[in-house]
Amino acid sequence: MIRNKKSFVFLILILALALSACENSGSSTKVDFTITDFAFAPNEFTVAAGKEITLNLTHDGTMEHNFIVMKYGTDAGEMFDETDKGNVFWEVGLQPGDSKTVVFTAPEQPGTYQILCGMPGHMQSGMIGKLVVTEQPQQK
Ligand SMILES: [Cu+2]
Repeated sequence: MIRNKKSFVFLILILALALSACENSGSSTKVDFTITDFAFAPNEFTVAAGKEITLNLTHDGTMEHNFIVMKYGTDAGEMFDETDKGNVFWEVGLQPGDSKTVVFTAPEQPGTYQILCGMPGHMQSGMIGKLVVTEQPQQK
């Protein structure tokens, strides 16, 4: 009796896992990015809140760069420095020739987020942009 109950619960768990796995693999938003000295292309992109984002990053420059998303309501001001590091929501670094695909989860709070490269002087040279987070579409 107890054994049956256990295997039933186990079965339900497996089913739930299988279902959520399907959902995730089908709903990741893909964004292609090219990073050069000194620009992000595109420098503005829109995703839905809380969505899994697959970033295909192509490094097409000669210098080390990084891709930083600032926390909601913050920006780096005139330049990105030590005091801004606590306001980083997400970041990934890229060496020249180091193109990669990375996954991150979009912020839950809809709004506009600053993106930038945190290497000294790069933001001022044009490596700055916007991530626009929209509300999740209503579930039917
Ligand atoms: Cu840079």
